[in-house]
Order: sequence, then structure tokens, then C-alpha cells
Amino acid sequence: MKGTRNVSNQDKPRVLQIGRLLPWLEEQLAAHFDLVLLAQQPNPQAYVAEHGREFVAAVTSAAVGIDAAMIESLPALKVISSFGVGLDKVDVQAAARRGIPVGYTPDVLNDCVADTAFTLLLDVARRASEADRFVRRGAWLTDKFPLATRASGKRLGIVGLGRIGRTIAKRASGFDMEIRYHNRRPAEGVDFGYEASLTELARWSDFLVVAAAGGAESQGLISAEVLQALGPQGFLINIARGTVVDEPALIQALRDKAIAGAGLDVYVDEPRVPEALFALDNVVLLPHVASATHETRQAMAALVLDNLLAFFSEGRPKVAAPVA
Ligand code: 8YV
Repeated sequence: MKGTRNVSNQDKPRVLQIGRLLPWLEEQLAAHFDLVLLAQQPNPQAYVAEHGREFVAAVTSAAVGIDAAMIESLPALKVISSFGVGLDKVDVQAAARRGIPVGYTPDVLNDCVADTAFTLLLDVARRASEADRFVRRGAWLTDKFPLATRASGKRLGIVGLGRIGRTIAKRASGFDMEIRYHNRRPAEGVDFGYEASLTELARWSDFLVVAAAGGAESQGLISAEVLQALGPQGFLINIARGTVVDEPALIQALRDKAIAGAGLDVYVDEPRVPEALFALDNVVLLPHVASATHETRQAMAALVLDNLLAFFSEGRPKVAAPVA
């Protein structure tokens, strides 16, 4: 019965699951903990108001997050475990104020997210999706497909040289690309050129790849001015968060051909993608799938579980989010 404790679960920590997770992970959580899936409650808000004090752990995801109000409504909460690396929807500060650590899943997704950055980069530069549409509609029989843009040997600007940004840089060296980057401050232990001005980085770049964390600090970083500096030969790739880009300015730039094209995995209001983009051939659109491979999602799921198990056996998650 929903919300009623199973006798065999009484000794297990009570865990609130916010949002759906991979079936394997849900099974593991249910086996190790006294798990309640909030989405299965007829009235989730009323359920939390009535039962919130019973939970010592919460499991969520980067997509769903957990805000300060939810943390507040769980007065016995001791740990949060989130599926994903992004913390823009997880109120780590509110948790930290109560001494609650947040487990999350960095690193295990670096390779797949970097692969997706290059999927988008090569696709939009070489017009692969557009060419696929051309073949499928039978246009090859009568028309000539236009020339594309070379990717190898070009200039790659990376916005946010963190773990994922560095993995993208590794891929780029295989394409003989020259690399520069923009961060709030120069990164340690890298030889790539640092650009203090994002606009200057955009001006220099053939491809500008956004790999910065989301959240208030990076909101609208890729502005109309940055896009203008990227210019009619430049491409924008975003595998970070939709909010890092001024989306209306990007749509305008793509329409006006003020930039050459864009490859996007993320949007401001997912899963709602601005319809204006659907009509444009110079943009490749993915449905936020950068980490979505069997291998990486399984590694993320395993870490979500390990973070909780480590907290209950050793007092801290295996990988805890930094408190800024
Ligand atoms: C997640 C992501 O798969 O890790 C992140 O921050 O954006 C993706 O890898 C997705 O958002 C899961 O919630």
C-alpha cells in the first residue's frame, strides 16, 4: 500500500524518490532502502506535508532537482543523491545550511558528453542531418547538395574548461584543431590559450562550444554580442544548459545567418524546443541526450546508489557536490 511501511522495510533508511529513474536504479533503491516514489502518490504535495518528517534521504536527478522548499519540508533529511552532474536545479546551498551533503555523478559522463559535442559539431559543419533529409525526400535525383564546412584543423573555442570541456579538448586534438578557452579565471595545468573576454574568444573561434555549468551565474552568457562576434562563418555548439545561451538572440542569429549554424542538445524550457528552430536547416537539434548511452547512464545510476550506500556506511557520499 502506498505510503504504508512494509514490515520488512522498518529497519531500512526511508528514502524519498523525486521523479523517475532508470528501472535498474529504482529496483536497487527499493532493495536497499524503504523507498517511496513521490510520483506514485495521488497528491505528492499533500504526501510530503504529511510524511515529510519520515525521510532521511532524497533521490533526484539533474533534470528534476530539489529546491529549498522541498528540502525544508523534509526535516529529518540527512543526504541527497542526484542522478547527473548538473546542480542548477539542486539547491546545494540550502542543503549545506543544514549540513546535508549532496551526492552527484560527475566524470562518468565526460566521454559521452564530449562525444555528443563532436557529434553536433561534425553534423552541423558537414550538414549531415540536412544531407540525410535531402536523400530521404528524393532530392538527390534532381538537385546537387551544397558544399559543407571543413571541421579538421579549425579553431575551437571552449566556454567552460571543466571536466567535460577538457574531454572535448582531447577529442579536438584528434581533429588537429587549435584550442582556446574562456573561464572565469585561467584553468590550472593546461597549455591552451586563455581568453579573458568571451566576445574575443567568439571572434577567434570557428566553433564555439559551450560546456559551462548552468545556473544564475552563467545565465545568458552567450549573448547577441557574443553571437555577432562569432560571425557568419562561426558555429555554436551547446551541450551544457539552454540557459547559458540567450535563446531568442540565437534564433535571430540563425535566421539572419549572422552565424553559420548551431548544434544544440539543451534548451531553456525542455522539453519545449522553440518551434522557430524547426524550420531552419542550419541547426541540429538533439533532445538532451548527451549522456544518454546504456554504458554512461548505467555508470551514473551505479554512482547514485553508491553515493547513498557510502553515506549510510561511512557518513559521506562517495562523490559529493562542492559547496560554493
Ligand atoms: C542528465 C545532465 O542525464 O548530468 C546532467 O547534468 O544534464 C544529463 O546528463 C539528465 O539531466 C538527468 O537528469
